[in-house]
Amino acid sequence: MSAQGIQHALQADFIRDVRAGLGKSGQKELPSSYLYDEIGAALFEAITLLPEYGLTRADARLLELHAAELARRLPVSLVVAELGSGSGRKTRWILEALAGRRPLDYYPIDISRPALVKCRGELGRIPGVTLIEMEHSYLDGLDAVVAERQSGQSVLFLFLGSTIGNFDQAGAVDFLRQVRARLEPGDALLLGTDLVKPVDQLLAAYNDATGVTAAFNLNILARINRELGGEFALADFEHRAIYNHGKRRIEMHLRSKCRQQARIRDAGLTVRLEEGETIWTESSHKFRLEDVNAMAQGAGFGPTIQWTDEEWPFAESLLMAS
Ligand code: AVI
Repeated sequence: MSAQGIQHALQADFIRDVRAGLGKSGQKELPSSYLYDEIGAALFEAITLLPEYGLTRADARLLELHAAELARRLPVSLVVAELGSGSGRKTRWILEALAGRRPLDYYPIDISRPALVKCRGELGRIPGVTLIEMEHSYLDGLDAVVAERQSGQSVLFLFLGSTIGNFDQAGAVDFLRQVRARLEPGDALLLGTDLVKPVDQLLAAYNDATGVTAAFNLNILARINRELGGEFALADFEHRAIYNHGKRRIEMHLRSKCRQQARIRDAGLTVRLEEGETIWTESSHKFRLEDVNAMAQGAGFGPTIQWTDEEWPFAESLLMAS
């Protein structure tokens, strides 16, 4: 498909999802993937620097600390593919350790061209690493990577940063199952998961004092205004992040401060909201180690090796395809 064709299809998906999520009665919602246009991605980068948000630093710490062991546990003839193009630093530890054994190809997979360009800027000059961008959805990208593997080569997939926590529970296992279906014995998936921790710590991380997470959340409405001719008055909404104890997840919402309605021209939709009604924009699940193991088993992976961070409970799990 041409670049223009891809843009057109993405716009059609956005309209469909906005209609489905905001046009329904009951809890209104938007898929969290729409938080990440170029502005949203930049705001997320800022979140990762916040003192309250220790997740990304824990992920990076673990990868720096255990990259050499990871390399020892994996076949030498290897290609690496990353779901989401990663924010440079943490992936660098892995690539340097692996390429220290034998040169390798690294495929960042992302639907966003700007994210891939940024990734090339950050990881494009590591000795022994050839970076090949994959402008695809995750599963299409995985298909393309395994189609190019040479005989005798193993594949390491990276799914870092606890992005798996943004899936619903059934969706996470289903997604891992689909990844597993593309792997052969000797291949592996390195999965980052944020672990359960004191609720105060979590609430602070998603309600930061600087208001960056609030801006990140509100940007989803600003994006609808920019891209679909929406008329949301952002000042009439406020960011809410709550912890759902039963589901062990942070939920991000946009709460309407008043009774209001907003037209979205390109979706042919008028959204009506009562005062206090919310639009649910993201879930961020927090895991116990046994949850990660159960997900891995449910998806058909073999033995799992885990490393955890004590300062900010987080786990890196190497799921082997056996
Ligand atoms: C990308 N993802 C793992 C982040 C998270 O913590 O769930 C997104 C995020 N949302 C608010 N702050 C960060």
